[in-house]
Amino acid sequence: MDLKDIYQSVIDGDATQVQTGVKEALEKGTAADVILQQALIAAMEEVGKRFEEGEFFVPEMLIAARAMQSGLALLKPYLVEGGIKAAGKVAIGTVKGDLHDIGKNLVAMMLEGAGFEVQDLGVDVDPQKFVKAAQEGAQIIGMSALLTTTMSNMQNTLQALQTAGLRERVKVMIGGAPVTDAYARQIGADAYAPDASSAVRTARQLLS
Ligand code: B1M
Repeated sequence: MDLKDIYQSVIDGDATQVQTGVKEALEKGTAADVILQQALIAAMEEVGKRFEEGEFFVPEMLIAARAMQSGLALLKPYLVEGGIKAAGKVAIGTVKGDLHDIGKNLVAMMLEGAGFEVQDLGVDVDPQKFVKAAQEGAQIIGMSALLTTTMSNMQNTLQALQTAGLRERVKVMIGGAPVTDAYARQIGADAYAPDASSAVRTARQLLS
């Protein structure tokens, strides 16, 4: 199996084939981030395109997401960076109303691998849950949103942190497909990261 077969297996929602393909690619010496970008993430982009075009519906999208996650689990040990432990505690979650968690999981995984202590708050996270995490010592609050309709909950969370008197004590990093650097500045977040590896760099900068 090559990268194209893994890509196709994600689109087909065939988790067994995805896992077989990922294992084979790793054994052949293909870099984990190449498998991630060119097979797994590329396939999810195609799934999104087919959904937009009315060719795929939610069940197909869900099955593809599960197949992708099964491949991602195998890549995890290879994706995480080794090296010096960064002293930092990050609480990360997908904002209220939003159930997309693949990107958030990837960011959490990379942060953990880079030595951050990561508290994963899950999906559909209420602003008050982020506030509680900040009260409990998180130095960075990480928010992910994949829907244009849920992005505004990033701003609501920032407001909740402000109201709780915690805004000056925590750094806020945001990301997700519809999120931009301009949006981060507009709502007063401290940083935006376009992908999981830049999220690690950004988190380090925020605490330096
Ligand atoms: Co949904 N969905 N979905 N979906 N889905 C999108 C996002 C969509 C773009 C598809 C489309 O129309 N082309 C569209 C949103 C349109 C919009 O808002 N403009 C959409 C829609 C409409 C919906 C529903 C409303 C569909 C419906 O029910 N009618 C519904 C909403 C449910 C809800 O959340 N309330 C829905 C549901 C679902 C599933 C449950 C079926 C499934 C999610 C399963 C899961 O996550 N466990 C799903 C999926 C799989 C997708 C697509 C196909 C793939 C998303 C993904 O996982 N990408 C997506 C289309 C697309 O994005 N091409 C789509 C791969 C992932 C690695 O990338 O998440 O972008 P991403 O993460 C990246 C970066 O963005 C960044 O780093 C990650 C790694 O590089 N990043 C951060 C992310 N978070 C970060 C946080 C950071 C920093 C960086 O700091 C804290």
